Amino acid sequence: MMVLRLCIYKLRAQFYGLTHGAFFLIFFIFSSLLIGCQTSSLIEIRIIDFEYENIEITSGTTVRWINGDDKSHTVTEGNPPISGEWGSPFIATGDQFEYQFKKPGSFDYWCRVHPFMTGTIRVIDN
Ligand SMILES: [Cu+2]
Repeated sequence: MMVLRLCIYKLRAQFYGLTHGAFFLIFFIFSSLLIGCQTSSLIEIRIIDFEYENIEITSGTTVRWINGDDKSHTVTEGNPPISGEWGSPFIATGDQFEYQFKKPGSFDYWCRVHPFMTGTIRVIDN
């Protein structure tokens, strides 16, 4: 009776071990897929020497502007002096701003501190 009970416990332990193993395998597959998706949809732009870049991305991509300059800047949708729907506050040296482009189109942006700084993000369908 004692031996039988031990065997049942062992079987149970093996069963749970198996289900946990399967669960973790599925979890790792999905999480790695998710991480893969996220890294492919983030583009970084470094602001250096008063320059803004013109780039083309697919919809759903998040663009991150990192201020590598010694002056504060903004990333503001539109064309000077008109601001559009989205924009950053002042981005100090070393700080960053992120925006996800969900819809296709051409989006001009500029800096409210230095209106001659302009750029365009072209978003094509994913
Ligand atoms: Cu600026």
